[in-house]
Amino acid sequence: MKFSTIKFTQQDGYATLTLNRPDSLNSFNQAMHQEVRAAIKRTREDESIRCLLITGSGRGFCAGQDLSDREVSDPSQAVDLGESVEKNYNPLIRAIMGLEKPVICAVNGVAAGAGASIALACDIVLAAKSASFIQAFSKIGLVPDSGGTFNLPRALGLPRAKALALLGSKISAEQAEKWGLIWQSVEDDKLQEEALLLAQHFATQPTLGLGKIKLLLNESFNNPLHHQLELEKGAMQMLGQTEDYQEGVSAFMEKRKPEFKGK
Ligand code: T3D
Repeated sequence: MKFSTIKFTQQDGYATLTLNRPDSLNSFNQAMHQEVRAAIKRTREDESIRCLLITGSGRGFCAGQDLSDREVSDPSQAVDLGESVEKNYNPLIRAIMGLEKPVICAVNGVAAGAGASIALACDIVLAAKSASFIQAFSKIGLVPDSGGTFNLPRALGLPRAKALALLGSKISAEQAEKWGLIWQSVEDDKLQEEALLLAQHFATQPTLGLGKIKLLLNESFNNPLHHQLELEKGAMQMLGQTEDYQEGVSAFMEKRKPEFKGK
């Protein structure tokens, strides 16, 4: 598939997906939804890709839904937003959170609406110090979608999640880091470098194990302890039979650096 709204590259064991509609702060139109879905599918299916890095081009990360695609002057032409969420945003969040490979998000500028939710669905979020996060939904009469009502309170607790979602206030990358919403805020000119270092690191790690770590942690808030213990047992049973586990233990015993294959 040839991409026109994103850039997708793969090298050295990781893939980079760059949202690329900078004139509208990389907001999502229908073509971008299809292309992002296709890129994540490729990431999932290609064993040589062991980590996905998502970022944006230009001064923004992503401003959520492209509002110029929404007909509001004639209600008879209005898009069914429930259908849009079901067909586009929900599958996207499931694809990111369910991908059994680490997903890094390098938030290069403002992340608003579904753009903020998409960033927060990733596993490790780095943001440039000049970047910001806005729960823009309340300003146009909507609710945080794309997992916003799920991930926000889990990261921040209810009081901060409610205030941000109800007020639609902007928070800086540094504030987001202080509150535990993201992993780190970094100097603007270091963002891509730091994100690449992480991607290169994950590209050499035991991918199957990392994939299970993220799934188990993502699920942990929904399950009672006994269920989570069962999931851990199942993952350990599976991972104990992998080449990477054998390699990790052998390398430890032989006092050498492990060479993981992601198998
Ligand atoms: O509809 C469904 O399918 C349901 C699902 C919805 C999910 C959602 O994401 S709902 C939330 C949609 N997003 C927003 O409400 C955010 C709208 N954007 C903004 O509030 C502001 O642009 C920002 C706070 C993000 C950034 O502000 P600022 O001052 O830095 O930039 P700007 O001047 O507002 O935007 C720059 C350009 O990008 C501008 O175009 P222009 O005037 O230069 O030609 C602006 O119109 C365009 N732009 C920004 N966001 C969007 C957009 N164009 C279309 N859709 C956008 N979301």
